[in-house]
Amino acid sequence: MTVRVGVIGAGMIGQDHTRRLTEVVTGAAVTAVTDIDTLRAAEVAARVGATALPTGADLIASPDVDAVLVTSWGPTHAEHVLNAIAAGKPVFCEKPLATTAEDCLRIVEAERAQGRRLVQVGFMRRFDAGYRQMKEVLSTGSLGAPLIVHCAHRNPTVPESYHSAMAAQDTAVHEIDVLRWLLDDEIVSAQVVTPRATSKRFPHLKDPQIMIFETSEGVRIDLEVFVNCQYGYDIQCEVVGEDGLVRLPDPAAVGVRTAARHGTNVLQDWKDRFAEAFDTEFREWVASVAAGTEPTGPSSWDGYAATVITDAAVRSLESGGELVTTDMKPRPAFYGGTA
Ligand code: NAD
Ligand code: ISE
Repeated sequence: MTVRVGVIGAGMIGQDHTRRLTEVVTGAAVTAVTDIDTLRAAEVAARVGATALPTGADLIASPDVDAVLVTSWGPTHAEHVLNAIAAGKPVFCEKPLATTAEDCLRIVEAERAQGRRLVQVGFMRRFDAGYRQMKEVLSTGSLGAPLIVHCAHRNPTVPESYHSAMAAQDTAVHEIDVLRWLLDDEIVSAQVVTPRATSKRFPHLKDPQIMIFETSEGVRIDLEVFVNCQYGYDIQCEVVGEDGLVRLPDPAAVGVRTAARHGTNVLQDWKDRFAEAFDTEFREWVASVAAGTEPTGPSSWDGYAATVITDAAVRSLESGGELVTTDMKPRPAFYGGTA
């Protein structure tokens, strides 16, 4: 069976995922595209032999669409995801699931009312081979209980439109999701402090930021978010346990020795760093839709949790570094919890 996907939002990542679904993943085809920029929708649709449709609602209702991909701007996600759930169609939503915790909860409730999981959220790091190897090591218990996690998320530069809250909402949100999954633990508080700012930033931006999270088991996570680090896109993660540690591998790269120096190149773009993770993410999502089974990737509950935790981090930043406890509802049994 070919899974016929409709794409809502044909911008940067919508086009990349359209290419992925068309050229990389087998068993999928993009059959419909919509964008508020109708010219862009028509151009992307023509590229892959799909139909350009006027609105997200038209696309979700189309009999040529089995499953929906939401890659429009964050504030529009909730409406499209809720419409897809109401139509009973599987929906892959790029992060964030929604920009407010209230909207995330509306999605959670709508999905529960449908009685089966339809939503997957685009936190692709869970599909990265390095993080998966770390999870395997942690799950053996050979390192003892995890105690501390050290992380860094560095981008070479960001555009002027990037503002200080985005360090949590757009950037750290990936660590927030992957660490909840890696540790199988919930984040219960956030604190954000700012060291001396780099002179390479825009004046409105607090960069870098140091985020400290605590989990319900008492694990402390420190995360450096530095989005104008200049030298490259660099993701670091090390989990320290009672009996040892496990570290995320750097991407494979040849070592060059010349002129009395030995080194490897550092990637410059998150799209290259996580290209294979994105491919795996879509292979597994398409396979679940084709099989008619529930998606195994991040759920709408994970989307809700990520938004609650990023909200806490933003509140801490705005308060000048106060410790903010997260205000999260108990996880329903539907999503593997006890409530
Ligand atoms: P973009 O601005 O390049 O593209 C968004 C597109 O959506 C635009 O073409 C815009 O016209 C269209 N759009 C906006 N509202 C719409 C609506 N209601 N209906 C139809 N089309 C609409 O943005 P982008 O960088 O592609 O980001 C899109 C989403 O993907 C964001 O939520 C972003 O956070 C997420 N994203 C995720 C990752 C990741 O690593 N997982 C990386 C980048 C972006
Ligand atoms: C970007 O918005 C993303 O979502 C990328 O995955 C992330 O790694 C990058 O740092 C963000 O700016």
